Amino acid sequence: MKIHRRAFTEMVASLGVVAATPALAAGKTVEVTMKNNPKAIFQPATVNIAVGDTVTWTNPGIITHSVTFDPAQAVTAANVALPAGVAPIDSGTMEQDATFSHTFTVKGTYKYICKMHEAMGMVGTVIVA
Ligand SMILES: [Cu+2]
Repeated sequence: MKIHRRAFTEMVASLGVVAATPALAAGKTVEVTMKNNPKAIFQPATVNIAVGDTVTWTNPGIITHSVTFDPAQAVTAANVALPAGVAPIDSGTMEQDATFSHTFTVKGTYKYICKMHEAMGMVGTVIVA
C-alpha cells in the first residue's frame, strides 16, 4: 500500500508526534579519553550507545595512541571484534590533542585496541544497541 506523503504527515501529526525528517535523527556523542596514568587505558573502557550515536576519542597526553577495530592489526585476535559485514575502523596514530570520531550505524559488539599498547591491556568495547 502506498501512502501519500501529505497523508502520512497528517497521520503522524494526528498522533501528536513531530513530523520526522527523512534523514536519521542526529544521535548523541559519547566521549572516551585515552589515559596514561598509572597505565595506558581507554576511559571508560566500555560504552553503551544506540545506532546513530557517535563516539569521540581524545588523546590529551604526550603518549601516542590509536583506536583500532581491525583484527588484522591485533596481536591477539580476540581483542578485536566487529559485527558481521562491518569494515575495519582505524584512527591511525593519534598524537597529543588528537581526536577521532566514528558514528556507529550497525548494531552489535565492537572490540578495539590501541595498537601501541594492546599488550599492556589498552583495549575497549563499544556496544551498539
Ligand atoms: Cu595506547
